[in-house]
Amino acid sequence: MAKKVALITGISGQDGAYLAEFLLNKNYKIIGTDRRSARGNNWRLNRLGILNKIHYEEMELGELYEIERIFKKYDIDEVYNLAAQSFVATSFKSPLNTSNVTGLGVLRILETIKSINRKIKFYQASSSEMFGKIFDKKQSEKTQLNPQSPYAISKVFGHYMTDNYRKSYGMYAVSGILFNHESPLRGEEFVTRKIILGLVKIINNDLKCLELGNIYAKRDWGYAKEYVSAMWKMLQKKKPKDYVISTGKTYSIKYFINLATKYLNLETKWVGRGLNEKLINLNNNKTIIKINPKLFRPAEVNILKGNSNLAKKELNWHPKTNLKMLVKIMVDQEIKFYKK
Ligand code: NDP
Ligand code: GDR
Repeated sequence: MAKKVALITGISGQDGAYLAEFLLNKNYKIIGTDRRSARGNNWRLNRLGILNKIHYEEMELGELYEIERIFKKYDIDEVYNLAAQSFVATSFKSPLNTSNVTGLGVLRILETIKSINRKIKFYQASSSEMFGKIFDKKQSEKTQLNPQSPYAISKVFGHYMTDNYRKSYGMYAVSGILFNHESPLRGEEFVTRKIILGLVKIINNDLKCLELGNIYAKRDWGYAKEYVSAMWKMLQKKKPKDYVISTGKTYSIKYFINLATKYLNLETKWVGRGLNEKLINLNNNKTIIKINPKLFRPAEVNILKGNSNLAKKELNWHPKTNLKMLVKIMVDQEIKFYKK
């Protein structure tokens, strides 16, 4: 039997790497796209040992002709659209670029599928950030969206466009509404990896003090490696449908820090309040974490907590890694690969 062909946009990102690994194990041929001709950002695929198994193509989501070129070149069965300007903080500084890539980029792909081959299945990486200032205690597929950043608004655009192309043109187009998922392959700008890398640097005397923003924000954090399987499952159903993927638990950034310091055997103590709150290393009385108001976002999402009962029931998808286990996985790998 001929191999199924999957196109993964954003192959150089965290999810792109794990999804490629997952689909290679299912014997897919992988076309992986990113926006660079020089392959500078391939450390994740390298670490997973799959770099040479990917058919690499350049595809800038801002350019329709680049997208069309790829869809004409390959006989694609499934598209996983993971590429995005994905950092919420950057979206406040670059709202136009974020809207063009994270929002309009989705439409460019949908239009291409519509005109080239409507049988191609399409997965859109929607986000819990779309819930923003939440209307339900636990957010499900039915919860009203209320985005708080240019990033989240762009994701809402992509989400509704995907829904619209499914309804209007009978395309198999779905959105996975994924809550935060982390791993050793997470980008260094996102808070979990920033904390763990920062603490490892401090232990190695390569950093004195880590600066953070709002440590009281709460997130529903899962393990990225488990989340990519849900993407694939969503494209294997008879009927296309959107699903929320989450753990159903929520914790503050401060709680995450406490788990990480504990696992690293750092004896610490929180002192002060508000902008003066600090984490002290009790072994030398030095401040190792402090608050930098510049890292607060113009509009914050204070708390997210998902309800993925539908995915449990219909996709048989269940999260297995709790936050403590996730911290252990991330810290162990950070130490193993530090400075390598
Ligand atoms: P990453 O930021 O790790 O990866 C994003 C990818 O998009 C990178 O490969 C990046 O390439 C690529 N990209 C950025 N701009 C463009 C562009 N203009 N044209 C083409 N490619 C571009 O994200 P994740 O892997 O964490 O997330 C994958 C997707 O899932 C994203 O869409 C994200 O918004 C969404 N999401 C993520 C969640 C999470 O918790 N991780 C939760 C919910 C949704 P380059 O290497 O060149 O920068
Ligand atoms: P998020 O993830 O915005 O939820 O988006 P991020 O890790 O950036 O922030 C989580 C929370 O931590 C607070 N925070 C800080 N964040 C960062 N990055 N750096 C800091 O120093 C810091 N201090 C406090 C933030 O204010 C926020 O409340 C991620 C991305 O992967 C999106 O692409 C995805 O859609 C969502 O998760 C679900």
